[in-house]
Amino acid sequence: MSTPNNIALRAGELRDLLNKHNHLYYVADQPEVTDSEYDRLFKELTQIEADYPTLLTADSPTQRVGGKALDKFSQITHVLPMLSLDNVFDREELEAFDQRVRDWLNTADIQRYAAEPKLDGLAISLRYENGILIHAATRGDGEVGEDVTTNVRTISSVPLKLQGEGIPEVIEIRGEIFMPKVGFEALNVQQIAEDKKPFVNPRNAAAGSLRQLDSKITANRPLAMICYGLGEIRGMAKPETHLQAMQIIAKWGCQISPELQLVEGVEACLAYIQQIGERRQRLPYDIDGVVFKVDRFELQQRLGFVSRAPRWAIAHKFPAQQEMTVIEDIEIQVGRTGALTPVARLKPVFVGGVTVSNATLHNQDEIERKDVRVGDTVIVRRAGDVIPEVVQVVLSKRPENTHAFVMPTQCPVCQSDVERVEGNAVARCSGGLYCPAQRKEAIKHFASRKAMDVDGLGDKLVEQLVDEGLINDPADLFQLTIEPLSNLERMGEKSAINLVAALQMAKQTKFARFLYSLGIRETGEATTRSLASHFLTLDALQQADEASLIEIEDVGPIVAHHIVTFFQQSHNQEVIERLLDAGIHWPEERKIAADSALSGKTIVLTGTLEQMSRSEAKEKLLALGTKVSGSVSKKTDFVVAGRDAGSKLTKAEKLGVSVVDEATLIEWLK
Ligand code: D41
Repeated sequence: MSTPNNIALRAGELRDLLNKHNHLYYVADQPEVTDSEYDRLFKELTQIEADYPTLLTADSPTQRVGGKALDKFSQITHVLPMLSLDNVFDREELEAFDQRVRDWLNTADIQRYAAEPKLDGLAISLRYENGILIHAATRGDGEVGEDVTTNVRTISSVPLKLQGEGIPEVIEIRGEIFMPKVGFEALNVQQIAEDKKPFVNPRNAAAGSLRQLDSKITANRPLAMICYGLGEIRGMAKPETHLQAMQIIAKWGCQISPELQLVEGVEACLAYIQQIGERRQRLPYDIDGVVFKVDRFELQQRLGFVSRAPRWAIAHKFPAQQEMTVIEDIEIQVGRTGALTPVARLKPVFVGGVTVSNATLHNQDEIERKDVRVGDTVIVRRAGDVIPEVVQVVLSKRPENTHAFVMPTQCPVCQSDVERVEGNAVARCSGGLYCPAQRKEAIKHFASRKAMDVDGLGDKLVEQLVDEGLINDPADLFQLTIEPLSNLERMGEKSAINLVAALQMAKQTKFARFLYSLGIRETGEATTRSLASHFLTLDALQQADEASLIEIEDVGPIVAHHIVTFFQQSHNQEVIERLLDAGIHWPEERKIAADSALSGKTIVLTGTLEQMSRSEAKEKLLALGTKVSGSVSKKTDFVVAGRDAGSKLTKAEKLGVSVVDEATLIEWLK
C-alpha cells in the first residue's frame, strides 16, 4: 500500500515542529508552546507512524522513548580517535603548559584559549550524516567505543536532526553526557522510594543510566549533553577556531557550554578558573575543573598530540578534596611486578563525591615519613580519578599503644623473600610467577581493556580461575573449555560460552596491544605503540639490543633493559610461543609514509627556526619516515640550517653534506 503524499508531508512537518520545540525547551530554554500542545503534536505523529510504519525515521522524536532492549552493546571504531586530556593542578603546571605550547609553536605571542568548565560525566561521540543522528558511541579506549545510540536518542538535549544552514555530509560532534544535580536528587528520591540503591554521585548515575541495555530505562533518566568538540567532518570546510565551530553547532541545535569563553594568556586563564570556582556550587551540574583549548585549529593541528592527549588542550582540576577518617588496618597488596604496596583500610568516608574505604600508602619510606599507624586518625585526599591517598596523621588524635608499621620481609601471599634494591623505594616479592598474586595481576593486565580486551573476564573471575587451578598464565586462558568453566561458582553455561567466545574474539588484535598485554615493566601504552611502529614485527623486537632500543621515542636505558630482560627469560618466550600457537594474530604493521621521497633519509636540524620549534620540525620529519639525528656525519643526507647555525653547519660544509634552509624544510613538510 502506498502512503498518501499529504500524510507523508504532515509527518515531516510534525517531526520538524516537535524537534524545534524540543530544542526550544531543552537547549534554548525558551519554550514557545505549552506542554499539552506538544503532547497533542506528539500523539498525532505517533498515530501516523503506527498507521504508516514506512514513515518512521531515525530522527523522529517518537524514538526518544527508547526501543527494544539489547543483549549487549556492539562496538564502534572511532574514525578519528577520541583523545584524552592531560591534567594540571596549579598555577605552575598551567604556566608550564602554556610555555610548552609557545615553545612548540616557537612564538612569544600571548596564546588565545577557549575555556569552559570540565563536566563530570561521560565522553560521547555523535555521528550525523546529512544532519541525521546515525550513531552515538562512548569513548571506550579512545579508539573503539560502545554503540549507545538507542540510549542517546532518548536524551532531550541531543538533536536527532541538525537544523539550519550548511549541514555537512558527515559530522561527528563530541561532548559530555551528564546528569544535572536536580535530576540526580530526584532520581535518588525515586530510587529510595522503590527500595533501590541510591546512586553515589551524578557521574555514576549518568554512567549507569547510559549503560542500560533497556533504553526505556534510560529514557526515564534525567540526562543531558553539552558538546565540546568535533571528530570527522566531510563535505564542509573546517571553521578556523574552536569558538566558531561551537557557535556553528549551537546554531544547528546542539547544546554548548553557556560558560564557553575566550581567554588570552595564563593570567586570564587563572582568573577564569577563579571565577568558575566561585560559582561551582551554584552551577546546575557537577564539574571537576576547567578545560583550556588553543582556539585556532591551525595551531591545534601543528601542536598535534602525544600518546592520545592533545598538546593543545589541558584540564585544570580543582584542588583535591580532603576528609578525616580512621585507619582500621594496613594491608599489603602484591602487584603485577611483585611490588608490595601498603594499603590503608579506612573507616569509609565521603570525599570528593565518592565513598572511600582504601587509600594507598605508597611504600615503606612514605609510611615512615608520615608515621602512619593502625588506629591513627588521618586526612585523606582524593583528586579527580586519582587513587585516594593519606596526606597526614592527626597526631593529637593518636590513641595509646600504637606501633610503627613495618613492611614484611616475606611476601604475604607466597612467602618468598622480599627484596629491596638500594636507593629504590619499592620492596618486591622475589617469587616472580611462582607468586599467585603476581600471576593473577599479570593475567588481569593481559585481559584488561587496553590490553587484549577480553570481554567479561574481570578481576574477580581471573582470581577465581587461578585459585581453582584452571589457569597459571595468560596462555592458559586460550585452553579453557566450556565444561570446567560452567562448573565454577557464580558461572552458568551461558557465561562460560560467552567467555570462550570472547577469548576467541580477542585473538584478533594489534601488535601494540599484544606488546602492552605482556606487561613488560615500565612499558605503557605509548611505549608499546612506539615499539610496534618502529620494529613492525615481534621477531625484530625480540632481536633488538639495548643500544637500538634507546633510539626509540620515550625508551631510556632502564626501559630498554627491562625489554631485553623480558624477552631473554625462557618462561616468557614459552608463554609468547603458546599465545601465538593459540592463534593470536594481528595485521601487519606498516612503516608510516614508507613511500615519501624523504623516507629513510637522515636529517640534522641546527640553528634557530623561525616558523616552528625544532621539536615540531622533528616530529613532522619522523612522520615522513626520516631519521632525525643530533650530529652531522658522512651518513647525514641533509642539514637543515636555521638562523645562527654554527658548528654543525661548518661540519656539513666540510663533509660536503647538502644544506637546506627553513623555507625548503617547509616545502618538504607540505
Ligand atoms: O567537560 C568535559 N568533561 C570536557 C572533556 C571538555 N569540556 N572538553 C574536552 N575536550 C577534549 C578534547 C580537547 C580532546 C577535545 C573533554 C575531553 N576532551 C575529554 N573528555 C574525556 C576524555 C577527553
